[in-house]
Amino acid sequence: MARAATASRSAALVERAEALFPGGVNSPVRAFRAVGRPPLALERGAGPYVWDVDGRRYADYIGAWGPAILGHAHPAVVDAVAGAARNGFALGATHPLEIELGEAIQRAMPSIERLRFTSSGTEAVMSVIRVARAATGRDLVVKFAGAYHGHSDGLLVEAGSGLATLAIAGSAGVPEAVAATAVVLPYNDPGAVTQAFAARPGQIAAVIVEPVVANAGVIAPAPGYLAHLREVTQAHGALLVFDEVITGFRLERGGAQARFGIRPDLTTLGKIIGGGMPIGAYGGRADLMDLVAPAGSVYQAGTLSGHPLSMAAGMSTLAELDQAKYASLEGSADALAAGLGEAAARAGRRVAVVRVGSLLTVFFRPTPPTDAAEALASDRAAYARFFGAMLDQGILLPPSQFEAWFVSMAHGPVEIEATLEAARRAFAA
Ligand code: KE4
Repeated sequence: MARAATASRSAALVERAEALFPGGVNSPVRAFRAVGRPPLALERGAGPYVWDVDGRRYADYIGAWGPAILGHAHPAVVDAVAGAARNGFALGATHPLEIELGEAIQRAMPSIERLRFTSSGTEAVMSVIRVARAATGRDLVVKFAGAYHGHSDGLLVEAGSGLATLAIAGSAGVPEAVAATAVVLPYNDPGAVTQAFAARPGQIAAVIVEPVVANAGVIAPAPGYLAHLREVTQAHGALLVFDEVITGFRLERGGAQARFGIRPDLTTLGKIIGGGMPIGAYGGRADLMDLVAPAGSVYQAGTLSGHPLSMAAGMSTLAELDQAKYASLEGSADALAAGLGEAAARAGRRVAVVRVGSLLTVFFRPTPPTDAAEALASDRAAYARFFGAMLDQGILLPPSQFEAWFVSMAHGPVEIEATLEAARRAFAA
């Protein structure tokens, strides 16, 4: 009886949530709509594990959608936030911790000569696009099909993440005139970018790219592709924006711009730099960022921007991220990806496992996708069945074929082997 009673706690909570929030959630992808399971209600995380309200434990690969690179409730981060909280929360003026975190980011990413903190990645992206338009006097922005850059109007066109998950081409409520400012191109197609600029001389303000796509599932840039984006934008007086909200401090301290040796004009960050607290940041060339008020006339503001507790969580997270830790994280992710490939092959399943750093996706299609169209052609029903089979064995994957698995520093050999054992059974089922 006790078990049955606790099992209904989740159902009761979900029912109350559905009476409160659209779809019962505060962010669409948490609704588990694409995997045909009732959404989980999670109430605790520690290391690589999360627990639902019925006390079931899962090895977690959602990782709070990116921030939890150290695992959940890392003691150093919890202590830093608790310590900062004792000095009050937002105080409404510059706080020393903002400067600490800003300088740590600058040291890791030299392209970020100036930056501004926000409370979300979406705010960071919408602000950086405003800067790019002000700096160039142009309106159009190139983005790539399947990429997700937050939910600002101009970028919700053929976006990834939850839009791909729910098969929503673009968001209702975005004026056609605004949607038309997005030039959507296929990722990993250099010619398409060259042609887009040739067809629109002097009209494109910027190219914004997830340097490693993670919101269509993980899609790696083809060799030379990012360098091509750098060259074409340079040649046409447009700005190159790296949206590193996921890849920043994930692939390595310097993010994708370090891993691929590309210096973007502007960068957006989020997730890890806030250690799981609300955050976003945008930054880049000083001449561009000094256009932002009060230094310049591009207005952007935020009551809780640079929140001391977010700064404390971010600083203490970054303090744990050294080269050795990244190397061991890469090792764990590599062992997991290789093991998943072997498990699928042994069961005769045709899947493509794509890994970049500690980001990975198991695509239910025979070959790694090179762009969103190919990713979207994956067998979503097969992914949903795999998700369910793994969930039933205590392994929590992202509830969408089009979201990345996030491996954390807390996922050790025990968790990796448990995941592979569960995958062997799931593929065989
Ligand atoms: P937020 O506004 O959600 O903090 O960040 C938007 C954003 C911007 N850029 C990239 C590359 C992103 O991946 C995101 C947000 N990522 C999704 C997960 N794919 C957040 C999860 C969700 O929407 O609930």
